[in-house]
Amino acid sequence: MCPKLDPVPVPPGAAAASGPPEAVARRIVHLDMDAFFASCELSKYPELRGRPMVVGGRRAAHQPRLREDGTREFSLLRDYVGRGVLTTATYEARTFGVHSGMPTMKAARLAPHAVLLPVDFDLYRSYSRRFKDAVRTVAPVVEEIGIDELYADVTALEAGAQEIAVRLKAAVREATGLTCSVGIAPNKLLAKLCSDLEKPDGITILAMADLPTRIWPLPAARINGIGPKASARLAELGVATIGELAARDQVWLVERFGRSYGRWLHRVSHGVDERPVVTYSEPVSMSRETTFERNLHAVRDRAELGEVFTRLCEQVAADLQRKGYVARTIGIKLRFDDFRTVTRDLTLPEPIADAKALRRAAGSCLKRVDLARTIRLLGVRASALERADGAVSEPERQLAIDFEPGPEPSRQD
Ligand code: DCP
Ligand code: MG
Repeated sequence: MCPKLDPVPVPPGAAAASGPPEAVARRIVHLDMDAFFASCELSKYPELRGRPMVVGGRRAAHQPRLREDGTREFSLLRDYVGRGVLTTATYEARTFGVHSGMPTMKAARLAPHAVLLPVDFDLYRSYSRRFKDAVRTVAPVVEEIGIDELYADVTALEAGAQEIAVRLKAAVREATGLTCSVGIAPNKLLAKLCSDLEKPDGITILAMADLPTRIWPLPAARINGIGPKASARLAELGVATIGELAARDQVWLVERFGRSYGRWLHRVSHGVDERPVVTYSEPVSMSRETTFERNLHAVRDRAELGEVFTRLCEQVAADLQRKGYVARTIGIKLRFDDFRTVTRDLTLPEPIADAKALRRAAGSCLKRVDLARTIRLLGVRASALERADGAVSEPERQLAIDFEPGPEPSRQD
């Protein structure tokens, strides 16, 4: 299926007799917070400013302790034992080569003296709300795309791009004390690519004419939608950068990646992206998962496993209820000691949001898995969500005319 594109917006009276109507040049912002989780933590522990610090510890083990003299004692990475991964690192810690998603034990070898803090999602969610509200005071047409990033359509604002970027950063800083990086470009694709170019605390303004100098030298994998498999295949074909992708013929790409993905690759490499900024979206699913400190066995560790399983179901139920949703499909995810991952799900006749019902549905999914091996990770997911109050959200209409970000999977993916 080929992604549907919205018709290009046409200004009133622009349908001139000669030639096709001209598209309105859009101005799209991508704003991404700098070292987000770590920066939120720094506002709690200002004495850590300037020091390498990572976030990824466990609350019980790595919570800073208050000494008698009022100073705090922090855990260091070198004392970490376990199987967690880092959520993020301050820019000072990144100079040692540590980064998001890195196993914490590996990071400990690279930066043993870095401070390790436990994750505090409630704190990050509250900062997330604050910075997004601050952005809306400057640029009201906002699409939230993650805890620390958003798009805004600022086409209608009168100020110049530089001034908009400065105002956005000032508003975010005033509301949160934190810095962010802003990219402004003619579409979402380019805005997202360019907000990363001057990180941290950066402003990057990009016009279509800057594509060859600023975008084409970047690795193709920087484009959202070119995943590890597609970029490995591209590398085999001698394509490493976005520019090398742009130099290939569309027919050549379609022959190798299929019609839909091949055309999409061609479009994005030329900086073409007509997705609108969508100011509202419904969540697709809600899930919680946990990696155990040691692998658990379904029979030998039955009590412990059961306890964690019930807690995950309670958390998903609480998420659903807090956000006002019910779910028709309940699923589980298991990762075994050999890293094999399996999922099972169950679609119910009536949607649910209650922890006990969720636990029952998830439990019946678990019965369909061979549990001979020990388990590393367990997750519970609620999908096929509906609004609990039965309301049909007005923006569904809007979603129907949007297309999913990125491509459909290619034959290779
Ligand atoms: N995150 C995570 N696990 C990952 C990547 C990110 O938990 N593998 C979390 C922690 C980050 C937040 O999401 O702080 C935002 O992700 P970003 O990729 O924007 O990374 P940062 O904001 O930390 O750094 P940057 O300054 O590069 O944006
Ligand atoms: Mg960020």
